[in-house]
Amino acid sequence: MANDWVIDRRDSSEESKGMNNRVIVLGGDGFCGWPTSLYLSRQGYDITIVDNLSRRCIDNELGASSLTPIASVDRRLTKWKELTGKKIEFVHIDVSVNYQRLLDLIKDKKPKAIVHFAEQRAAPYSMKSPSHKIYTVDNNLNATHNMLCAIVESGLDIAVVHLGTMGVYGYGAAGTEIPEGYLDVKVDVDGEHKDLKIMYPASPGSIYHMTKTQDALFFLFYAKNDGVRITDLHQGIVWGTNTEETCMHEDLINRFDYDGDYGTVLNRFLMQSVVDHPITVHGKGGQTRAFIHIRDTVRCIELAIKHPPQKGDQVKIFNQTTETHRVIDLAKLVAKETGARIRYYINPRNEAPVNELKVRNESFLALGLQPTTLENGLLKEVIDVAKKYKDNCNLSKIVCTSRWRSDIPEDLEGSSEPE
Ligand code: NAD
Ligand code: USQ
Repeated sequence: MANDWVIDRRDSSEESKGMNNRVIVLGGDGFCGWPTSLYLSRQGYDITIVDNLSRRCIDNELGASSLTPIASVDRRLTKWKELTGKKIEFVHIDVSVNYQRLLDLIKDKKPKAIVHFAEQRAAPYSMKSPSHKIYTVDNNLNATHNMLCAIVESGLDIAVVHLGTMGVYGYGAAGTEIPEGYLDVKVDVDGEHKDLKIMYPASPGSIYHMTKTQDALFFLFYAKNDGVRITDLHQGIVWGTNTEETCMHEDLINRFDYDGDYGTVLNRFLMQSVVDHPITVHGKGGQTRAFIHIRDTVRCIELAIKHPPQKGDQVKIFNQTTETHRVIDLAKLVAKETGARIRYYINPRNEAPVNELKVRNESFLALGLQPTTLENGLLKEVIDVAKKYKDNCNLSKIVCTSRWRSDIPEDLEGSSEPE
């Protein structure tokens, strides 16, 4: 009953301020943003996608496009309207540069929420060269800060849902579980015990991950100073390609990154097995990481929009992940399913060769998320997509050539046994 009252009160205050059911999706043309935009549109939200199409430009820079043939934004949106009758708007803005255009858009659309995907998200790309480091920092920090600053200047009470990463913590928790953002600690001040709630310590392992830890400070400040209502989703590695909505027509297909910079580990392994490339394990594969299927990503975003913090609350932090796996176990699983060979490469990254990772994720489960795990049979779906489009693969782009430091030797061949 009490909860009903809170929800009613918020809805009516939103109405009185002329708020609507609109959600602006920053980065809505990307791998997570596109299926999220379609899912939210289908759930009845009015969607405005903002994107500068930088990811499509990076495809050209790297000479490795999405394995799936993604349609132009125009074709995507026309097909969606044709199939569902629902209109999704698209606005081309570089959020990290065009502050005034972003502000004008926010004032015009008065969205109830902004979902922020618009960052350079590949760790290897962020470590390629000094100019890639600088681009990633400029783009990601300015995009996040411009959004927050514009929300405050607009005077509107807009909930922010930001896509952060599990990697802000460096994947280690000294044997304990990684909490959802905050840690209760006891400190001793002059013999007196005090209880403190602190942010879980950051320990980023790439320039990309570092930008996410810095985003967190922007959030802390804007929540404290201006009462901006922010949810930061610490998402694990997303696997899979399609959702119910992107399967509706070839023009709606989601991107599938397989190259050494943007391809993520499980999708890469599955795709490698299809093009008869050895599975590229970095080091001995003792790294444990958190994972989530793209179908769960889109559901989590809606849950976060529906359950924002109240004004004045601290930043809400959810671990957006459903399971953890060791890289070598994933490689063996894919090898068993497909008969692919495993090869071990000198790790191009500076990361712990072995780690334990236990992650708390009760918040989304409590809100009703039904996890899609590796056991749900969707590995086959990824293999089928990879098989269908394998001719689009540029084999020379599979091995990761980006190295965390210049003294790490380049290894294009790998070996059949771990060193
Ligand atoms: P993506 O690169 O496919 O999509 C990002 C989109 O944002 C692209 O369409 C790009 O053009 C756009 N963009 C980037 N900078 C912009 C700017 N300055 N102005 C306007 N648009 C801009 O990445 P993704 O995989 O969809 O990831 C989305 C978010 O989710 C990222 O912030 C990433 O850190 C986070 N995330 C992704 C994963 C994953 O496995 N893919 C896991 C955890 C967190
Ligand atoms: N790895 C291999 N072989 C490969 C590719 C990767 O062994 O061919 C290893 C890496 O060395 C690393 C692990 O697999 O130990 C994960 O690498 P990844 O490329 O799948 O994921 P990562 O670089 O961490 O980044 C991805 C997304 C990023 C997101 C992050 C979530 O690109 O946007 O933030 O996953 S998390 O890993 O939880 O921080």
